[in-house]
Amino acid sequence: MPNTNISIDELKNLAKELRINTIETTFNATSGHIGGSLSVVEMLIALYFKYLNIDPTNPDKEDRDRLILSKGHAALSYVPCLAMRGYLDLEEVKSKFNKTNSKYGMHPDSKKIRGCDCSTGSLGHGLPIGAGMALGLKHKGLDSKVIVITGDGECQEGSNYEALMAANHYKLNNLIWIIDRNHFEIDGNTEEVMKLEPLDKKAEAFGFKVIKCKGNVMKDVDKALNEAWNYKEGPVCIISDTSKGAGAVGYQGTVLSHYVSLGDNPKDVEKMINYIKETDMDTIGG
Ligand SMILES: Cc1ncc(C[n+]2csc(CCOP(=O)(O)OP(=O)(O)O)c2C)c(N)n1
Repeated sequence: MPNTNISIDELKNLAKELRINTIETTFNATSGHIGGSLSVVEMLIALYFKYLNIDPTNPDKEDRDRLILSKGHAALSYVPCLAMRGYLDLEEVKSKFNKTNSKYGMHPDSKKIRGCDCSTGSLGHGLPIGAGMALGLKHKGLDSKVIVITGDGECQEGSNYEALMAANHYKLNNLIWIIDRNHFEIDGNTEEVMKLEPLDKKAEAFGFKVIKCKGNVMKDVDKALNEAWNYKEGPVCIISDTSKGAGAVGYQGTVLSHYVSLGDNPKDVEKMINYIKETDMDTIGG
């Protein structure tokens, strides 16, 4: 059951905090994938603070919901989000992320990170693993949901389409696939590199109920998740229209945000943090 005690404003404040934590973590790590980490912030916050049935004091509880960050390069916001939710020490995450011998590498390792349900980083694997998990949970008679977050560029990986077929075949109504539709992959706009549209019709053709939202507008994200949580007929796909690098002023909405070096740029960091503090993300277009 979602935590209905938390308001949209509280979620928006948590999203601001996570954006700032992500920028500071990148600065300490010297560089990283801030584009795809910042675009997915609202979705991570709404899931971890409102929707997921989880218990940070008991990360392995059997009937928990599972989240797979298939776009594992977004660990720069995912791992600080786990810390904010109580799984990890936030200061340790911020100072040790991607340092030699750290538990917190550039991509998340479920054997080392409390609360992480699946090691990811090699794109195209989260959805197949998630479909298998969702089927396994059903066989066990558990009511848990599996949430898989992929990038949009990641939708070009063929392995996803085998998982979509299986999700439809097994009527996996406990599987929610979220596409972080920030329009850019590593080397350009998705429609120029390898056309994805019409993504909604493709997901529908695979038997998914499609829900669209503005993924950096918390109220919209909340509405989409609420609808997905209550849908019982089959698997759901949320197409979350976002801005790549949302909050990283100077990079936001561009392919340049994909991987940014911030270590030598404390002034850029200060500018980004001030911008995040002052800006209502509801005004950022996807
Ligand atoms: C199998 C695989 N091939 C290539 C990469 C290198 N890579 C890391 S991020 C990325 C682009 C992903 O684009 P998208 O899914 O749109 O992610 P986002 O824009 O949200 O960062 C690529 C190609 C990888 N991690 N895994």
